[in-house]
Amino acid sequence: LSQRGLTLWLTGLSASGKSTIATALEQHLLHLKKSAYRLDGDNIRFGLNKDLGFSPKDREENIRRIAEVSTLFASSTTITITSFISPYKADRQVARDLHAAHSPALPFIEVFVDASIEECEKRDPKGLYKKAKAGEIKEFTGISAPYEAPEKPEIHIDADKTSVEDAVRIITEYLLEHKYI
Ligand code: GGZ
Repeated sequence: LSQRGLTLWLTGLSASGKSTIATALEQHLLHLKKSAYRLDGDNIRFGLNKDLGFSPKDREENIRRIAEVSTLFASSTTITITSFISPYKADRQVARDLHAAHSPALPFIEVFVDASIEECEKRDPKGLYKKAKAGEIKEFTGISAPYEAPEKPEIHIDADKTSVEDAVRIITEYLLEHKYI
């Protein structure tokens, strides 16, 4: 297999569209006969990381483990797509550094799925924002816990105005331009 592995690290608020974009992107890459694999809450937070909650320390450990796993997948020449809020800059930097420290270095492409808090609250598909505002969920990102937006993500998606199809196209074009696929 000549394909190089890499990690597409999606970051953004709950309900920003990370998982939807990640799923559509994975499908698109598989159609292009690329090896692609998605890591998200459904296959990580209920298994490997089921001991972790949402305190800053637990989120740090969540992201650290996901970064270790994504490095393993990427080193197996798979296009690895992670979709976690990953709200802390320092934790995303840990993930980036881990990819850089791999021999050979593995590309780490930070994708900021930038949806406004207003739009996320309006969507609120699971009613979590409502619960957070009512104080029923503590330390909820964007309401009672911070989200530190990336300053220089490799890819910035204006998620309030960009369709899922366009987001997939933007990311795929980035991969083509940089000769990753
Ligand atoms: C943020 C929470 C919280 C709190 C539960 N804060 O929209 P969802 O439901 O499906 O995605 C959110 C998911 C966030 O998990 P991550 O592993 O991505 O978070 S982090 O990267 O910060 O570790 C949300 C649900 O879990 N959820 N409680 N307090 N999101």
